[in-house]
Amino acid sequence: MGQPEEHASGEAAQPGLPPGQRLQRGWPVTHYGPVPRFRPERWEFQVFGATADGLKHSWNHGEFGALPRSTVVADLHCVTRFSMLGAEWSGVPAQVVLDAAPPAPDVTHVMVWAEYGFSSNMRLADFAAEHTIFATHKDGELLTAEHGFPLRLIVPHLYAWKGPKWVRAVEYMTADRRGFWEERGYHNVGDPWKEQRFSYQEQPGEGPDL
Ligand SMILES: Nc1nc2c(c(=O)[nH]1)N[C@H]1C(S)=C(S)[C@@H](COP(=O)(O)O)O[C@H]1N2
Ligand SMILES: [Mo]
Repeated sequence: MGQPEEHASGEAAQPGLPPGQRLQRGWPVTHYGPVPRFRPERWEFQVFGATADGLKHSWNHGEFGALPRSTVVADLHCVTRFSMLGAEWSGVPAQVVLDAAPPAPDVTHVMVWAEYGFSSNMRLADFAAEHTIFATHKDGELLTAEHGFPLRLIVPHLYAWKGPKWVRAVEYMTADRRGFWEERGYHNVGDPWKEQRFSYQEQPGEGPDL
């Protein structure tokens, strides 16, 4: 797949580019903290919190790899203003995880957890969206360590901090709670089409008290 052109202006110069974003040549690495080392024998993926059956569910690496897979073409929008359009992500749709470990009826939000305690919260509807996917591959190639190997979440319609790299767990919640960046000044919802970048922009009802 060819790389997108870079645009001199910061304005949306191409359909598909949210306001205030610019296209980025290549694929930058953006995260807080060190890149974790993958230890397959210790890795497990968990669903906990308000599950329908009250139990914690977990999959080891082999078991998770046997879940139904799919591919989505989706964009990545970093709040620092770079965007990457049209990447092909393959992996396990979030809906597959919801089906395998259903949430209790009163679940409204999820917290997605990664290595070293990184987390991000979102509405259950954002997590359940058709294109939300736990990706193992981009454009047919296994993710590299710095891009989230062995597993990262992609939530195409939200800013990219809502997609933890090195993801390990999903917590079902019956009330909203802020994740790592949402506690540190980023918007609780994070819709790039509404330019919901910072928590000071939040309207009443868009996030728990800071
Ligand atoms: N675990 C973890 N995941 C993370 C982050 C992080 O700091 N830690 N940063 C997020 C941010 S702000 C962005 S823009 C994307 C960047 O993904 P990339 O490095 O693959 O481009 O990862 C997201 N996932
Ligand atoms: Mo970001």
